[in-house]
Amino acid sequence: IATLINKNIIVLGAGLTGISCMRFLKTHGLNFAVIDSRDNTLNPAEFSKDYPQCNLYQGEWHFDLIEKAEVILLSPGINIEAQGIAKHINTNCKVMGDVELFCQINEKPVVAVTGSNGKSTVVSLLAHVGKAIGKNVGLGGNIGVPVLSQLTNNVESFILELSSFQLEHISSLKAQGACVLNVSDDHLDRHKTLANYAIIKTQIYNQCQVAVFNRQDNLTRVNNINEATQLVSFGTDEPSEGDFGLKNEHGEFFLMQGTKVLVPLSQLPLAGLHNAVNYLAVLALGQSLSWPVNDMLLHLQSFNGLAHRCQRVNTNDGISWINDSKATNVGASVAAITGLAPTLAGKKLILIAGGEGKGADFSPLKALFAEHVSKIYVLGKDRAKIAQLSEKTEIVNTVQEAVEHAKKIACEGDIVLLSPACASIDMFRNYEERGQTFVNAINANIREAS
Ligand code: UMA
Ligand code: ADP
Repeated sequence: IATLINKNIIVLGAGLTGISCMRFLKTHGLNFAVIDSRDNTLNPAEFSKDYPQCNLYQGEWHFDLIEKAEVILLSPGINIEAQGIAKHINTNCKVMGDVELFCQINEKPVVAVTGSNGKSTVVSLLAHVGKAIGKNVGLGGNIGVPVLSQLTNNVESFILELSSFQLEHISSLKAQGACVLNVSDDHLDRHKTLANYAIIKTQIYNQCQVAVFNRQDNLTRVNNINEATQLVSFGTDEPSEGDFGLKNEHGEFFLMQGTKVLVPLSQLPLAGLHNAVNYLAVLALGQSLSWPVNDMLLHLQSFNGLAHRCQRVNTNDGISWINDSKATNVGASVAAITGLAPTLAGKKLILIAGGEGKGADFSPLKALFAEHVSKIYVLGKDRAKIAQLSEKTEIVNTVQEAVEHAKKIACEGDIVLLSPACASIDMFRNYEERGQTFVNAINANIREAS
């Protein structure tokens, strides 16, 4: 923390990240100012009670104060270019995120995971497996637990989920195992091009010991690797020695490491080939921490997945209602449709999609709509963009309306999938609220029908 002592420090953003920075600074006896452009993010009275020596500014960015800062601790959600902040930052000022600060201080081994999709599933499963084999692991980052709040925990290693926003301002990460799961359109409103977004994500490999990449997704590949770094890949094809992959024997898939059969996919609870890939990434990352693969295999079964990710809603109407509200980009919805298609066996797949598209290109959905989907109800800000992909689309105003329509045309055995391919913020507080709205609408409809 030498870089922070006797410096004019500004914490930019007063959300989860900002609060963890404030607590960290207080613990180290350092004073600071907090700026948040929204009104009432923090309660001023409580702030002055908790941080009597510090100042809180809300409602605008206060560029005059930003100009005087020597260190800015920046929250990931703040786009300093788009908000007009960047030009007010002094060239001598150090701008860093909470993760960079964490990396400068932390001495424990770190496994770091990024990717457009599957991050939370992979880090949660890895933490689950680690705990099950008796390791004391700390889980944090984009998954919702700021990394600085984990520092005090007496753990032996950290598992971090990192977003492209967090990786933008990192130079001190030296992961034991680092992984980019996949790269597809997301956050292009901020990162502009897919190439630029991929470059930011692959920074995760800088100075790592073991780089775990997806050999079927070139954008996850490791550039500028140093010689000490070991490369391990995963994919849905058969792996080379030391790598992870799948073998398909008469339609049954097996997880493989090199030529060694690990476990049949049918014995594992998370469905779809995208989850097979997640299992493989977990094994490769656990191995980077020297966790024995055979031990990890024993505990893949007991992880039942996270809510709002291709999660089945319990009903008794014979229809498979699936809540994939966490599909906040096109890649996730492509994975859901592709993963469910083989299970249709002549039944219908009805999709509910739409929301804030974040500048993404929806065209990868077009062929899937044509081939696998019977009907698509579209809603939200970018509904017109999705509607033009297929004649099977119908515009609705709410999730409730979509569920009512779907219920009318769905028969026993059909699947109704909420997989929006968009962020939720145009209509909901977050993806959880959107998913819960879907579940509530299903329950209300089934009650009415019975
Ligand atoms: N703020 C402004 N003006 C703005 C934008 C933000 O004043 O234009 C303020 C907000 O009022 C807020 C504060 O900045 O009080 C911080 O906002 P933030 O968006 O950085 O949010 P945090 O609460 O600090 O949460 C962040 C991550 N959020 C984002 O990256 C957008 C959380 O990831 C993460 O869990 C948390 O840090 C802990 O590390 C969420 C997310 O949506 C889940 N991530 C994106 C994703 O997964 O796609 C990247
Ligand atoms: P993230 O934390 O990266 O957003 P999640 O594990 O929360 O990832 O899953 C987000 C969405 O991506 C869900 O809709 C889920 O079904 C889908 N998904 C999960 N793993 C993958 C994968 N490996 N490839 C593509 N989509 C995936």
